[in-house]
Amino acid sequence: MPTGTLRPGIVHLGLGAFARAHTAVFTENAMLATGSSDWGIVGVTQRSDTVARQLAPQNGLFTVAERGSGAAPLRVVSSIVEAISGRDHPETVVDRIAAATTHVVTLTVTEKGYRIDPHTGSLNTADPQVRADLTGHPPQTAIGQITRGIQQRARTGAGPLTVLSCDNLPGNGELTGTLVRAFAAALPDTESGPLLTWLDANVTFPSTMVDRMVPATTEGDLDAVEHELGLRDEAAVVAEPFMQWVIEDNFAGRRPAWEDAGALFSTDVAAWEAAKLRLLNASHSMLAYLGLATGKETISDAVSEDSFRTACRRMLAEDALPTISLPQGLHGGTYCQQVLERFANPALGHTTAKVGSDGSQKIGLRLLTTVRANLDAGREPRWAALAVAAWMHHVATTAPSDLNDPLAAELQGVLPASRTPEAVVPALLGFRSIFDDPLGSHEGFADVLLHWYRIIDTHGLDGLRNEINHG
Ligand code: CS2
Repeated sequence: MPTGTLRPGIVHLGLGAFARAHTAVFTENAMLATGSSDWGIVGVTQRSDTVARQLAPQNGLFTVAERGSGAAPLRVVSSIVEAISGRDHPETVVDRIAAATTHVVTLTVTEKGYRIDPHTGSLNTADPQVRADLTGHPPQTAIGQITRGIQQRARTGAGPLTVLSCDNLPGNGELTGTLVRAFAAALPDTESGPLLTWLDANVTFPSTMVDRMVPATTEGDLDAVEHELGLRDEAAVVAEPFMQWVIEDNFAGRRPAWEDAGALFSTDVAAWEAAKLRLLNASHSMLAYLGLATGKETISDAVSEDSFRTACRRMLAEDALPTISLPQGLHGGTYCQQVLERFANPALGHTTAKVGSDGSQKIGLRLLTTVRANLDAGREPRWAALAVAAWMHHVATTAPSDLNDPLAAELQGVLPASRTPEAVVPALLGFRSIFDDPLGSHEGFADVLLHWYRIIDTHGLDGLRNEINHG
C-alpha cells in the first residue's frame, strides 16, 4: 500500500516478530481487500526499544520472508504507521490508546506480559511494575497501559474500544478483561468507580486464536533478505507460509474487515484455542525440551528424530485428543498431521531454545491441562509426562544465568544441591506456582515423571529411543 496514506485505527502492544508477521499482515490484507485506509497500526514495543528503532528510519515498512514449501515471494508490509518505544514514551502510548481515532487495541505481549498471579489467576498486584503503574507513574505494563488509556477515553469521551488479546492463553479475551478490571479496581475508589462503569458500557474483550510460526530473526535471515530485496531491512521477519486467525465477533465499535483477509469469525474461539494449545503448542514444547536434552538445535531437527515424532503422535492421539472437545470444522487427526508437517519445515530455523523459553508460563496451559484431564479420568498421561519430565531436565541442567524464564530464580531456589532424578523431580513438583495441589502431590504422576526423568538423565537419546519405540 502507498505509505503515508493510512490513518491510524489500531494500537498494537508488543511489536515483536510475531505481530509483524501475523497481525500486521492480516490488517494490511483486510485494507487491500476493502480499499479502506482507516486501519494503520501504531505499534508499541514493550521492554526493548529495538524494533521501534529499526522501524523508524524505514517509515514503519518491513519485509516478511516466508520460508518453506509454498512460500510466497518477499513482501513489504506497510500497515504500521508509527512505532513507539513504550519504555521510553509511556505517556504517548496512553495518548494513542485514548485517541478517538483508535477503535481497537491488539496485543501480543507473551504469557509473562500479562502479570498473572498463578495462585489466583488474576492480576499480580504484588508485581513491582504493576504496583508502580497503579501509583500513577506512566505505565510500563500492558495491562497498565490499556487501563490508563481507557481511563483517559472515559474522561475525554473518546468512544468505545475493543481490546483484542492475540496471545496463546485460553480465554485470552476474558482473561484480559479480568486483568484490566482488577487493575481498575485496585485504583483509589474515586478513580475506580467511574472507570469501571464506563468500561462496562464501552469496552469489549473478544477472545482470539492466532497461529503462525515466527522464529526470532537472525543476522543470516537479514543477509538473505538483503540479497533477495537489494536493500538492508533491519526489521525483516521470517515466517512459515501458514497463518490462521480465529476471532470472537464481540467488538465494541468499528473494526477492520479481517474476514476479507481470511480470518474466521467464530462463536467457539475457546475450543479453537484449547485445541491449538493442547495439540500444537503442547507438541512444540515437547519437541523443544526433548531436543534441548539431546543437543538438537531446531524444532525441525527434533521432529526428524523418529522416536520424538512417535512420542508426539502418541501424546496427541492417546493423551490430548481424547480429553478435548474440538471446534466444529477442525478434524483432530488431520490437524495433528499438519502440525507435525509444519514443525518439519527445515527452512524456518525455529530453535528449541526459543520454543523452550518461558516454560514456567507455558507448560501449565499446554501440558498440565492434558495431564489433569487424564488423571481425572483414571488414565496415566504417559506421553504428556515425558514432555514435563524433559522440561524438568532442562530446568535442572541449565546454568542459572542461561535459563530463559521469568521464574528462573525461583526455580533455581527450589532445586536441590544433588541433581539426581530422585531429588529433582519431587523438588520441582513442589513448585506450587506451576503444580498446584493435588497435581503436585499425585503419586502416580510423580512416578511416571521419575521414570522418564531417569531415562533422559541416565541414558539420553538411546534410552529415549528404546523406551519410546518399545514402550
Ligand atoms: C511456540 C509458539 O514459542 C513457542 O512457545 O510454541 O510461539 C508457536 O510457534 C506459535 O504459537 C504458533 O502459532
